[in-house]
Amino acid sequence: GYQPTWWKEAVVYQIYPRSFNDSNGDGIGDLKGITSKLDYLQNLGVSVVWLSPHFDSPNADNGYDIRDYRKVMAEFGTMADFDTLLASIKQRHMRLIIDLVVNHTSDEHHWFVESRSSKDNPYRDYYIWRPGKPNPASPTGFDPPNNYPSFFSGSAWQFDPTTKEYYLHYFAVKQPDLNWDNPKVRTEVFDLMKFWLDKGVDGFRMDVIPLISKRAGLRDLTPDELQHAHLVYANGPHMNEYLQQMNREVLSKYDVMTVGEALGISLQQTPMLVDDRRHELDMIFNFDAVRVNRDGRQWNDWALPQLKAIYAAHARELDTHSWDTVFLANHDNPRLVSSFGDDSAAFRVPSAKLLATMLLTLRGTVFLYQGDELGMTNYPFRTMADFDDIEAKNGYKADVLTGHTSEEAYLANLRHMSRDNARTPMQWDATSQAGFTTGPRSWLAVNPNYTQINAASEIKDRDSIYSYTARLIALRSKTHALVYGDYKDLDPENPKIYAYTRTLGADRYLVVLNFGKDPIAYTIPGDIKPKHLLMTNQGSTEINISTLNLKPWEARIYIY
Ligand code: ISL
Ligand code: CA
Repeated sequence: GYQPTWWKEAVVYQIYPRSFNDSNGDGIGDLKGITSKLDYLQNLGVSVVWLSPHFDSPNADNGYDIRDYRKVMAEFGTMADFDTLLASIKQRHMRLIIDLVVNHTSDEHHWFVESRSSKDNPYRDYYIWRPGKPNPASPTGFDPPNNYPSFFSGSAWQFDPTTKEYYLHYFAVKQPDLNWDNPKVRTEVFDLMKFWLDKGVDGFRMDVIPLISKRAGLRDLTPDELQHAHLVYANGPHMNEYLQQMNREVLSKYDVMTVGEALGISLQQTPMLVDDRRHELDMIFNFDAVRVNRDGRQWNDWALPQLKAIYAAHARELDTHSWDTVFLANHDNPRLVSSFGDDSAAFRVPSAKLLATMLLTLRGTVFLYQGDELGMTNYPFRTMADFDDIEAKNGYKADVLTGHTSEEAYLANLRHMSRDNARTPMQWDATSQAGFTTGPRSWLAVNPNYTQINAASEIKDRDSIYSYTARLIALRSKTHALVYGDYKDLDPENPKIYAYTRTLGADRYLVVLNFGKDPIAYTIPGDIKPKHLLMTNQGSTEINISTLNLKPWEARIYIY
């Protein structure tokens, strides 16, 4: 049996507010801009919007560095604009979840301003301060307390001259990590969560939530651990205890959904966060699938059987008590069609539709990233000046300016991997700046392909990626077998075809995906006879036969 639940059936649409829609011509997306596009989202059929951070921030990391959790970023508008957005979403019977970024704050948050001011300040213990190791040869007189690396290059420790101690920052220097072992910090976080829940938001996406509990003693990492520090940073000794306290004191009192960004958590460890008998989170994002095409920061070729093996592992490791998520893109990853499909002129449209078919027929709550419903692509970056992202810029200093990597090699990799690929403005129409802003420029350049790829032309075209995605969302939303049904991979080793079934009682669905540009005559394994063709991205009509003549990047959904 299964327990129907709204958030299990949800199709979530992620909005990166800076890049979605600008209402006042300053080149920066804003809340009013989002509100004016809610019909677009409703017509697409998504049921939940996830808004990336909209809080007051100096934007060292585009809002993932929060200065005031109870204030709206001035560039995005006012609290009244937020209230209007929320009310307008609810009016359309959709829901809104917001980003909870509480592993760290901005260094401009008043807690940190206080904390760094003296060793006996009442906020000192809100963050993680340690004395350095004395080293007369170093300019400050010290070395960092240990060898922890930051995700954004260099040491995870920053020396602060006022008190001559170091603070911990897993991400940018301007993102000091909170000390969750301090019960006052947990109370502050729970209070700010209640502030937004009492306004009516429907839950949270929780940024790097497995990193909140730090290892006792903060010993040095071994050379091996240094290769994947996130595995040591995640899943600390009190992580589950703190999440259970959060659930007990806050989440359990509201009808909300939670999804943890589970950096450093393996599939095997996933039930430790999401098993519904534990009362922690509803679901997490696991990165195995979205990062099948990279090795650390390096872009790598990938093969279909690898991806299938990951989805098989999801099915194996998560039982009926552990709900899953499905996604292959977000604001930290390159564009869906450029990474997993083929963004060439010939195959962009069918491959984007195939990927949408897969995402919307796998098991778990589906998360779509803005613009992927249009088949937006990676950006043709030319020089370092084209990038905004702190990760790309810090990496340049650490890798290229030190001579470890050539500028050409670094740029070539960034073209595939840069987070800015996904952060270029939404392409609304074929007017200047893609209709994103009425101003002369946008904060990050618009992809020059906006004259071909934009919402205005796709909305009116029944064959567009947008229209096809809307039909898929409608199908999934009314089909419990596609949400809750069992998943079975029919042909795990096949390097070109991904064929699987989703079954719930008597309801039986077959999905066949031709992952590539070769036409293939494919014989369905077993004695599955496709009876009724529900969706196809290539206009085929074949039924009642066991060998399918698949065109390049063809996707089909059958009832059998
Ligand atoms: O994006 C990454 C590498 O390209 C990841 O390591 C990423 O930093 C990690 O998944 C955590 O991401 C989240 O927290 C970061 C923020 O920069 C990301 O945008 C956010 O999604 C720090 O808040
Ligand atoms: Ca604006």
